[in-house]
Amino acid sequence: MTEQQHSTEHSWKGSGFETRAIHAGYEPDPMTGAVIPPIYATSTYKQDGVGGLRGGYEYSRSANPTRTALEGAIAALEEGERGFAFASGLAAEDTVIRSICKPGDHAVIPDDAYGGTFRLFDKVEKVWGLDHSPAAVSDVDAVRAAIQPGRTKLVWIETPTNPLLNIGDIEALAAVAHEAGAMLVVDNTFASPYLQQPLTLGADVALHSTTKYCGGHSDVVGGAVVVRDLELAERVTFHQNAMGAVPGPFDSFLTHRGLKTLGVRMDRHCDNAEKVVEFLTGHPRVEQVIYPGLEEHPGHAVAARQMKRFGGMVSFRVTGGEAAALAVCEKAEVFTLGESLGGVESLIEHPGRMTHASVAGTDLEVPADLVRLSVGIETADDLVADLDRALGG
Ligand code: P1T
Repeated sequence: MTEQQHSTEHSWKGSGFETRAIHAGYEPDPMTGAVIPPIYATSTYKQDGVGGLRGGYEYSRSANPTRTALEGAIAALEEGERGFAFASGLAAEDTVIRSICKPGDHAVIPDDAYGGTFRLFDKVEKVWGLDHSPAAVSDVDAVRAAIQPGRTKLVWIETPTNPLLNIGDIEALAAVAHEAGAMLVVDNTFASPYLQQPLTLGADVALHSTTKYCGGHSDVVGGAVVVRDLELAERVTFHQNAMGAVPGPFDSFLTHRGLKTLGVRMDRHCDNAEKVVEFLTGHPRVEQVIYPGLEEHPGHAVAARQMKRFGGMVSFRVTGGEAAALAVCEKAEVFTLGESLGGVESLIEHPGRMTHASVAGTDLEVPADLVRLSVGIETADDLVADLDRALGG
């Protein structure tokens, strides 16, 4: 199937974010007028004669109309040319890494990243033949120094990073990657496309665990990739089909439904995070509050330039070490103790023992007294009261 066959009639380019979130990727169904994309629970499609595909659909690993709608919507939100949906964030990562690199190549990866991303590079891609070096995404010179001229084909960053909320300068890092003939992939999961559009700043790929803010309701696992270059789009199209890590129609539907309210949810996540940060700052049991919106955050100026607001993720270090950090996680009640982030409900976790257990003993190890909050969209006063109680206030 071709790109044309799956494109929608109306171009929403130039429309506002919320308009694109609600309309891009799908036109009301010509037969029924259905305003919302149906869940096309079908694996195959009747052909009108051999090769006579209707709308380009042949087999649902290659394409499915419910997924096409989601892919169009996420591409429009990231201001890219083509979007691709996957069964998980890690499936998106694996597919994009192998679309860009081949065995013998080298990648620069963050020295602070989601533990599963590091594990993928370190335990899977490395065995396949892709070598990697970690570097601090907040230090452009360190990233440049980690590049191996001629071998490095991929610079991978998160910004803000998970869980330390470090900030990478996307524009500067894109220039550094391109000078070396490498591509820049930005894992945009923490910011979401509402707060930051890496492709408009020079990145080659914007990637999401859509499990998080894009889906937004903690009811579906998924991933997405958006690119602006059509040659790269062809490579990703090939690998998406060849590797087959695609979401089913119901997961695509849920993720697409989540995207429609991304803007309003993100504003409330940010409002609530700011209130939580204000409460935690100066609290006698809190050693350090980490939030890019704070002026003392070393990445504040870059974040202010490239992000609309500073997001819903807040990390803090607790006075009293690991035991105290674990106690706060276990005492919280409105903040649910659990992995993941970006849902409407607030979550609390201990990265060292939970999401980042896979980086223990490596360069990416996180402090034992660190607590990570995914600030949800509940009533802010209840969130603050819960943390007050959990901290023993
Ligand atoms: O879980 P999955 O949808 O496969 O996405 C992986 C992933 C990729 N990138 C970032 C920045 C992530 O945070 C994640 C998943 N993170 C968690 C589950 C977590 O609690 O941090």
